[in-house]
Amino acid sequence: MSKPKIYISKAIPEPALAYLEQHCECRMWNGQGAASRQGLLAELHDVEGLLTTGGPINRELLDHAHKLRAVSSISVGYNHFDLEAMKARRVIGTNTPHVLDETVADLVLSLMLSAARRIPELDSFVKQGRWQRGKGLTDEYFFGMDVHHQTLGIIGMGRIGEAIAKRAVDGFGMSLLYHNRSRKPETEERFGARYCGLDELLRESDFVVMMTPLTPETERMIRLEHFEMMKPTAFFINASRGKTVDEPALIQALQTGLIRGAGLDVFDPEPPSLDNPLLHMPNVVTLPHIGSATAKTRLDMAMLAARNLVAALTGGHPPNVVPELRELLE
Ligand code: 8YV
Repeated sequence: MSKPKIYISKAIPEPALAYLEQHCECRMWNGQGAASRQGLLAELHDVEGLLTTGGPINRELLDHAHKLRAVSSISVGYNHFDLEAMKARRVIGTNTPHVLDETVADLVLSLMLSAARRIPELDSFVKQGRWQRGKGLTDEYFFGMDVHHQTLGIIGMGRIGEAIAKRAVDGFGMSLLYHNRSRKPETEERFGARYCGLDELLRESDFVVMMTPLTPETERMIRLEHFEMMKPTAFFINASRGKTVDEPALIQALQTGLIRGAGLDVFDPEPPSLDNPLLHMPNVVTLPHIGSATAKTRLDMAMLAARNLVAALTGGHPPNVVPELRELLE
């Protein structure tokens, strides 16, 4: 039997490529970064599978890919899938849950600590030679905010949210509030977490962590009126998707002191333009969407995505078909 043809739209770790080459006839993007949209569309006319990390899987793309049967994304988020269009064309979509939970949770704690203790700002301070013998103990210039024993509010209590909760409660003695589509009795029991409405979470939390997937319901879920509810001493952390927040409102909230600071791994759009005020505020820690970026986790994600794609194309049972498209397997 001939192997299914696939296109790989971004460089992937060698073991994942080797696995794919065993089972598929692979063509791949061989430049830096990702293939351009036009370049990608031109490659799709004869492929049955696509391995990707982002970029819309929409009607335009499907129109260029009449043989396409499966799209495997190397990401847990799949907001780039046009689920209706994929359903209509019977194209299976898979993602890579679980394998990145702990790594993303590590990053969220880093953002909380970095923003609260002003790590990047004071790192530059030392490196610029501005540290001089001074008042020491009482020098308020160096003061930050405590993270331990503060109240953490998590918006979106999925697997990553739980990995954050574990660190915050067990390691830092934090109190936990959460807001989610559904209640999680086990999480409440395990972490002493309290389920509450969005407004209450925003009013009471010292750290608000955005961890919800981007869906039509969560797009720009946090707006100016929400920042107005937060404590002026609170920090806003986003490691999900930039579009879950009205970014101009976040900028205004920071500029007018509605909140004390932010830690951001995601932006809208990405990368942010250099004149985005968020890039120029000392109380905002910015990162280039690196939530899952460790060698081990990126390898695990790529391997899982490869297995998903091979299973989908060879009559197996792909472990991670996204819930909205599972009916296509029936
Ligand atoms: C990136 C992520 O997608 O998994 C997700 O949803 O946001 C990240 O892990 C990853 O950088 C793309 O490979």
